[in-house]
Amino acid sequence: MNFFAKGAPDSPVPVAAQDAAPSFVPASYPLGIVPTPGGPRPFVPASYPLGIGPKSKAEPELTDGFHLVIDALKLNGIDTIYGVPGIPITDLGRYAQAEGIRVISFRHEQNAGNAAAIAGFLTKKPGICLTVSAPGFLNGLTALANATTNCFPMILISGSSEREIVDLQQGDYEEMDQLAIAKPLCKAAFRVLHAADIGIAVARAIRAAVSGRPGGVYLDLPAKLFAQVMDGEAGAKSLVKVIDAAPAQIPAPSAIKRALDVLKAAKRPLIILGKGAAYAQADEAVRALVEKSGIPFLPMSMAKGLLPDTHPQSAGAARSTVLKDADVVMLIGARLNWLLSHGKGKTWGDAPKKFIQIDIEPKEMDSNVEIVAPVVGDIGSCVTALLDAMDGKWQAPPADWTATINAKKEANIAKMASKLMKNTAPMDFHSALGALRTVIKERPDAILVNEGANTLDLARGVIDMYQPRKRLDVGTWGIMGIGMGFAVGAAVETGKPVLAVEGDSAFGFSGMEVETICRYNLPVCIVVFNNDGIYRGTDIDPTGRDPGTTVFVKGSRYDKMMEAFGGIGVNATTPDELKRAVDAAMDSGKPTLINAVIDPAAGSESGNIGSLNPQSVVVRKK
Ligand SMILES: Cc1ncc(C[n+]2csc(CCOP(=O)(O)OP(=O)(O)O)c2C)c(N)n1
Ligand SMILES: [Mg+2]
Repeated sequence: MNFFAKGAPDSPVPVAAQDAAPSFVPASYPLGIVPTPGGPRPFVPASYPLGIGPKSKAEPELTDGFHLVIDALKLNGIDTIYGVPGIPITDLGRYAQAEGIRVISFRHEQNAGNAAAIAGFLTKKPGICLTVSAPGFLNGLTALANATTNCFPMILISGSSEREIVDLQQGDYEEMDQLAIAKPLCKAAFRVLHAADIGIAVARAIRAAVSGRPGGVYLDLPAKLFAQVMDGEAGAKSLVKVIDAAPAQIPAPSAIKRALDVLKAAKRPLIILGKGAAYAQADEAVRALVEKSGIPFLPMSMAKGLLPDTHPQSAGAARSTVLKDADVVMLIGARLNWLLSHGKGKTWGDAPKKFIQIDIEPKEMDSNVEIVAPVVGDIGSCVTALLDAMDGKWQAPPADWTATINAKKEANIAKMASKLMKNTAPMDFHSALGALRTVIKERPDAILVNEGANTLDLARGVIDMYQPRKRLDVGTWGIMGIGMGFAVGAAVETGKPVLAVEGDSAFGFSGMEVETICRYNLPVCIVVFNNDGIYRGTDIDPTGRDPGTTVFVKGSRYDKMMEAFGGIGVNATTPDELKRAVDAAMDSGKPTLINAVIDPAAGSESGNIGSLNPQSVVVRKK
């Protein structure tokens, strides 16, 4: 079958109507584009359906928009696309697959987008998400915006409808001015109208996504672009291989000196590692800086494992103490946003604080509080420069500071230990997480995906991480729905086993992708913390008419969903059962979903962030 043939199964437009379509090629043809009146023409013999195979010397080599997009991505080392097929990008996916790119098809674009975003975080190459026009584009847009907020490099490539009709608002198939809508939600947005511009557009998109502070980029490709034909040689010449896509940004020596002067004078110093530090893949330099300085460190959620949580300098188990009492705080790739209470207020105590901040984005400085020593540059260059400028023998922080932290840590760890040991049914969060904590201890190279409220906040505290970039979660927005997209992206990009620890509500946002996980036979083990609802399973409708707003069907069996697609489903009611089932899944690598039965009364409202809920002062007591 020739996919260029008119009336392909995907197309709702009758062949005759396609033939009658107006010519779209402008009067002057830039760079070797040849007009193709009446739409796409097959340019390869019917016996070579995917445009590959020997070409006759006599025929001029031609290429088109489809193949230029693929060639431009391949030239820049892009080997995987995450997406959902449909008009006008179905054939793009097929051809990309035929040309050796791995194309992972999802059930919903948001999940494909999340997979692309996490691929970007894990590899420092932009993850690619491919969507259809309007509704598909919008479905992918949440992931693009979330990637931008979290500084993950990704490119959302979306097909779009005909410009002439969209701009005159004449009601085209899936009409939408996608470029305008994407622009405020990402780092950069581009549209390509000529096949000869595809090379430069892909290059711009890649550079925009990964350089400076990484983020999401939108690339709008109108349907007609794909079938535009141009001379093969001119097409090849139009491609651009991006050189040094994310150039090092070296900090000023004066900024390094200023930062070290502040750090040296500290009595109670603290280092906070953010996911920017994890992204940088400067693991050895970060570790060397922390260890040479002797300063206690606190990892943000996705920076856990950059140094092991069991490291003697980890202050993770004494978080509230160190935030309150530190006098100098050095932020490495961490922002002073809501997750750090904006660097002020009760969390940070009354003692005056000085902040040193290392970040690639100059605008980050002084965003919430004064930064006395801004160090602007990429994390690797900044951390290396700090290390180089530290004296041969750096004075360790005062012993009374580290002793206070250690005492607090030990007390908190001991308090938690007994909660983790219980082996009762139904489980509570701690007893179930105790089992999973052991799994990750025994398999430190597994990737942990985590979302939910209690399921998230408690897992973050309980499950120690040992290696960088192994904990992937809801990030800056606390967004539900990243679970299955992140799990698929992580499994595809790393080949490592993935353990997805999911609240039952959180799982529901992307749960249909269990079919995708089975289809691609990915080593993903999902544990659904089933407490019958959002936060708890105990809410009621005061009128008695409907279920409470936060509860789900009681006693649901999420494990059956996995069985429906040939994966393994397990219902686990005790920590021992849970541990055995996860171990079996990790050993076999088979797609598995474990329904972990959790006491519906165990959770608290909004997990650890209940205080962010506004309170009504006029609520009527009946
Ligand atoms: C996209 C999105 N929609 C809604 C929310 C609000 N929200 C926060 S946590 C949560 C679900 C919590 O329930 P569950 O995942 O079951 O976790 P549990 O606390 O029960 O363990 C919801 C809906 C959100 N964060 N993101
Ligand atoms: Mg729940």
